[in-house]
Amino acid sequence: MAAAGGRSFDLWGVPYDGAASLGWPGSRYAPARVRQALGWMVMRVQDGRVYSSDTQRLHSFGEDVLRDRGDTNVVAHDLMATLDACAAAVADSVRQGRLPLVIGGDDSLLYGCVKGFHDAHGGTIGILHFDAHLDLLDESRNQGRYSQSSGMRRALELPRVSVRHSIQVGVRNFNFPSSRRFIEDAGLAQLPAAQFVRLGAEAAVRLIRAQLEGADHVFWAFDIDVVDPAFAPGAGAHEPGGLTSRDVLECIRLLAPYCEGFNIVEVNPLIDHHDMTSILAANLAYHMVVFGQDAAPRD
Ligand SMILES: [Mn+2]
Repeated sequence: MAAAGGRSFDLWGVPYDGAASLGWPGSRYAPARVRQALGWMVMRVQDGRVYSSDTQRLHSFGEDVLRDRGDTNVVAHDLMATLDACAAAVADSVRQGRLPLVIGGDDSLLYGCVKGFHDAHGGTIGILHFDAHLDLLDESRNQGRYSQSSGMRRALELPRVSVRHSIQVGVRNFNFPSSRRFIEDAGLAQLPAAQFVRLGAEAAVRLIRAQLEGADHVFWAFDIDVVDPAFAPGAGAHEPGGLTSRDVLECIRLLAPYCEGFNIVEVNPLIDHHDMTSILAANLAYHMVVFGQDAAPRD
């Protein structure tokens, strides 16, 4: 990773929602809105530092710590070309020793992001998957093989992605029995939303860290619908009973040092309420940069 002075991030937008075959399309508008909301946080940097009211400490925020690489080369009519472009962007950042921070776009991008991360890194890859849904659909007539419901399934097929070092967090309500069968056969760890709430964020983070331990590299795939619709109404689909915005901000603060890539998908400005979901997404991204600058110590 990056030398002394910590790790640096590349922000990429992927304004694509062509694979939003279920739920509400509109996440193509998220990169612009999230960037706009990020401006409110970046402007608080003074002399290369920002003050965190949560930690009550100053945190460095150097000039190069967050570089906006613009939008990836989305091909509006072609999902596979869009996934390839997303993968290429992520791989380019990794090869430059920087951490990709991708703002989607719909959740089909999970596969594109992990593919690029996998191809540019050696060793085993763990996936930390925050989502209300499982995204383990193999294939269907309506959605095909690559869709917003299949990202995790396809990503786990990549040769060095390790199911043993992956976990799905915040899953809830109802899904396909075939997905349950896959979870059991593959041995994919689950931390359902109800269990997360019972544990509280700090204990949940300990459990998540134990699961990721031993992976050479961890990619964090974050579907905004892991957050309850009351806190994040601008999402591609609503699943009641989710995590709070406080919960996920705490998770980012505590887990950012363990991850080397991050995406936020399914933020949907078309059904948002006064940008509150875009503002949450911008905060998540900003927390990732502030608290992810220093890698966790390796044993
Ligand atoms: Mn989802």
